[in-house]
Amino acid sequence: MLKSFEEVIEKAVHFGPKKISVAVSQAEDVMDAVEQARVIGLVNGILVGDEEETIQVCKKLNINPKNYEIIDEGDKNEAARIAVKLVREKKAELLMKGMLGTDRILKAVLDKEIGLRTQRLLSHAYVLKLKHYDKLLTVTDGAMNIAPNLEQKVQIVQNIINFCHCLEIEKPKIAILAAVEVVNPDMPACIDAACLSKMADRGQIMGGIVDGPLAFDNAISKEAALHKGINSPVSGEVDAVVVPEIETGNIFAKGLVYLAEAEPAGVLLGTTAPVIIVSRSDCPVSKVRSIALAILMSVHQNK
Ligand code: COD
Repeated sequence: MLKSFEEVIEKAVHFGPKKISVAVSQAEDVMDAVEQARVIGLVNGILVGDEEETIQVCKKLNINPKNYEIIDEGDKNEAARIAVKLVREKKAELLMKGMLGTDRILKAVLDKEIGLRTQRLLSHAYVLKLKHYDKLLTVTDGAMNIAPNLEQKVQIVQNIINFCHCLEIEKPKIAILAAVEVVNPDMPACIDAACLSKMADRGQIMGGIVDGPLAFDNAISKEAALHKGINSPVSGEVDAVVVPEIETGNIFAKGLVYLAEAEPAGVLLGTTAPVIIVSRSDCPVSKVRSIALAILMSVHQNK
């Protein structure tokens, strides 16, 4: 099991460099991250964006633009589409969101003609390293599916189990979060959590141990769970938490980053090739971590 981003990066370097396509490259944090990843042997890059501005950014950061292929496109939506298409046509192996909104890159990824859709639902994973938790904790879905129904949650859970396998977690422990740990019929998140848990017991979701509903305290702390008389196979050892809808996941993950100094990374799941999606305000190193995760996903996908 890979328990830290250092281990993830170390492993990913072993499989690099991979060709990355960057959608809207003209931003310092984006180029800083891509260059850091290039220097340690993770990637070679195709930069899609405003060429003049990208070169200016490179100069400011002492990056030699000649180390990259640049495709000049000033329009952000068009740049996103070109970057996605490069991956679709296998001219690049990974896609990275640059200086544009998440919804805009997602729309390009979802495009039926040029996108990276599979038969599966696409979902997002926020991977976090917390100071007081001895392994990586993933939060899903705090960035793509706005208000998933039960059927969509089944796929979100399966996607996150598959993702955890890329981190060499044989039987990932997944907590389905709600506000309480009993099935309160008035709380739809509890009903969905109970269904997901039972579906995993019956083999409708495979490859992990799934339990819920669990309030976050009982998910993250065995002691808290036992205190409430809950004997859950995932308590205190969760690899991933599944949240009821986008706001919970987004606020929760960003809360941990800003208030608990969690180190974040972000990737999309269920696509034909890995897609790196991190918040524009995340530091360059979080993008390097995400690139490393994407490389492990790519290796796992192509096994
Ligand atoms: N997986 C697979 N296919 C999907 C998914 C998905 N998660 N979502 C939509 N589709 C397909 C639909 O079946 C349809 O064929 C097509 O894509 C368009 O569907 P719409 O019209 O529902 O989708 P859009 O384009 O209006 O919206 C899709 C987004 C992902 C852009 C939208 O859900 C969204 O804005 N999500 C939140 C993104 C965001 O702002 N995140 C911020 C966090 S940092």
